[in-house]
Amino acid sequence: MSEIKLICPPLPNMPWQDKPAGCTAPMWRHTENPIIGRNPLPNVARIFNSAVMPYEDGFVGVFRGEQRDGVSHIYFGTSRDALHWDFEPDKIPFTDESGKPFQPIYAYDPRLVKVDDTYYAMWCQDMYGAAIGVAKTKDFKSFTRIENPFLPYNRNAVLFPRKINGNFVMLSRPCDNGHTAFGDIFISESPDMQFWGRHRHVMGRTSCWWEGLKIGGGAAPIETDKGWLMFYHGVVNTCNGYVYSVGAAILDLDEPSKVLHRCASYILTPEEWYEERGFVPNVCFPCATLHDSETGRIALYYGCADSYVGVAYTTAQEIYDYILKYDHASEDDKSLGRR
Ligand code: BMA
Repeated sequence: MSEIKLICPPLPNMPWQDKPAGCTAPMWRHTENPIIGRNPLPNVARIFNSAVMPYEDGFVGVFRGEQRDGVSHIYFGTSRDALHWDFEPDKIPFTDESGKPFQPIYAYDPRLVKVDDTYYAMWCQDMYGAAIGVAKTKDFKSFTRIENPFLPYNRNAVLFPRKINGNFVMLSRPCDNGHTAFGDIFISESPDMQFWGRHRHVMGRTSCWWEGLKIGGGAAPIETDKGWLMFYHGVVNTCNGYVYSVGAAILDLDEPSKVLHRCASYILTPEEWYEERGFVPNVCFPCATLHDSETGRIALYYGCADSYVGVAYTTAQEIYDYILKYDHASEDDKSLGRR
């Protein structure tokens, strides 16, 4: 197998555990999972589906906090080691571009991505139905909400960590206003994070059972010399409800609507008690990675059973070899995705 290199800054202080002896899977769980337990804040029952990033000499994150009234909002957290987190007690107080308070009615499944010198958070919120909200910050002290990028209904927006051919690029998953029994990943471009176009289809559900119902973007794609490494979620409908697993694919560096490789097998699926048991059982929902160019180490942050946050590890080489071993990218996946 050919060698793969991550194109990103070094991150020697990221969390890491070596692959346990005898593990045959391409990804292995942090032994102290879940890293965030129930009732982490006075008014928050559960934190899950959340995104983290390196910042200064530690880490920051935007967290889906489901309040005790059942409404989700985005909370800000900091950590020295990316495993033990301190949260602000109140949801992030967003302002609009004129400085006035501008709070979504609800907000969930945040991702956090740095492009140039600005950090962008994106999430799902109400805009006359499920839609994508976006805010930007440079200091994590003030968060400015900017225009919603897409019409409803849409979820699972994930920005790429750099402009491609001069434009911002965002994945999303058009959907309905409920528990959406369908869904493919699409991609859109913008010169300014305000006006979006050049929409393309990236990839859809497949005949593989674990992603046969719908798929959606997960963590921000990681740049490698072989293409963008994308972790996403795939869903199967069973007689006892939806099961969410993690999948992986490699997208073309310059035309990321083209899928170069796509793994027919999931790389993480609910197996542990904190993934199988919770508010919504059987959910592994990836939202972020930390990764280190020097070692190729990757730590995936994922929501567990809509109740907890878990971490799982792999390396760029391990996951790339696994994707190639079970590659089943179709001609449709490999196409530009424009009809
Ligand atoms: C999806 C999203 C996720 C959630 C999942 C399982 O539709 O709403 O936030 O983790 O369902 O409940």
